[in-house]
Amino acid sequence: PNFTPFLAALPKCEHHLHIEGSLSPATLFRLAKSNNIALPAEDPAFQSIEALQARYERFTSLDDFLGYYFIGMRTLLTVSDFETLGYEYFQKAHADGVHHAEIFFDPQAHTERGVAYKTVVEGLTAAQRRAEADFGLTSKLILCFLRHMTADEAGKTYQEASALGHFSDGTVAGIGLDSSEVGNPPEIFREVYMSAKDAGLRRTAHAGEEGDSTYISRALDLCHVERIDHGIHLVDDMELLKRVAANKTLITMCPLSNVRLRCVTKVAELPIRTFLDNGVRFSINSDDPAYFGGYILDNYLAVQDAFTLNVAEWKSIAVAAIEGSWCGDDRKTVLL
Ligand code: ES4
Ligand code: ZN
Repeated sequence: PNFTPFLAALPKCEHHLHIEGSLSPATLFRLAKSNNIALPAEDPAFQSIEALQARYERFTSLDDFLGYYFIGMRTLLTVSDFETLGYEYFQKAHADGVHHAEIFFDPQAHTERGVAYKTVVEGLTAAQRRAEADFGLTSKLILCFLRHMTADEAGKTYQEASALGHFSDGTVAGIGLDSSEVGNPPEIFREVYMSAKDAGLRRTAHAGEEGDSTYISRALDLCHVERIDHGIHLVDDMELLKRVAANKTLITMCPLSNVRLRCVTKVAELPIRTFLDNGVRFSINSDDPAYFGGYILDNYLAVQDAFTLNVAEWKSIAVAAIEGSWCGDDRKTVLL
């Protein structure tokens, strides 16, 4: 049977989306021009939209991708740029059947190049308000720390958001940890995670994408995260996997990302069958859709193509995604 209409109509929640990773090559070039930002002339990938798109199909690793990701976002300068970025994502998410989205942003990648934290959040929150008014799409912001930077720098960013009241007023719902995983284990950021826990913030971290399963256990045990982003390597420690299942910890999977960054050679290699068989809760997400060749529905379709799940299995995935969301119980009831 053709599952496309069913998967398109299935009410979705997105939990793993870097908003800067939704910057399309077309918008990137347009903003570079209007903001007078020079792109690397020595890299032939930046000669045209098509060349850049083609380069995105040949990433060799997470770090290879991150190089382009951090260059791309240099074109974002103003409140309006961030509002456009956010709203363009929400439009695509709405078209794909997303009812609730919890989106990552990387403030340090902006403050480091002179764009104020406040500018970023002002633009993104304006986009959030418009998406809710126009589509009924609810959303949350998750502030990510860059793990290639120091714990001290993470602490400064945390303090800046806290001083603006963004944690107490709900502008930022939680924290995350992204960028180069191997060699930058979660416990480096233990202190900021403990502050976040004390402040009643939600907590997640990228773990087990390129790093081994101990990155997952260390994120859980030392940083007290409530979710694991990617978590592919969870299957290498079945005892840990059973604990994650028992605790209903949500794994936010990103199939097309994992293939593009060569964590796996094909979607069928992902441990989705093992997760289903062992009751591990997971959601399916798009990560950096402008870089990895598809938005959330493309990821759902790729999973169906690889695993031929049945309707009951898809409904259980959709329910786990709602229950694992960080919206209020009132919103969950509507989503269910
Ligand atoms: C990311 Cl796929 C991935 N992994 C880690 N950090 C990231 N930042 C943006 N995308
Ligand atoms: Zn990610």
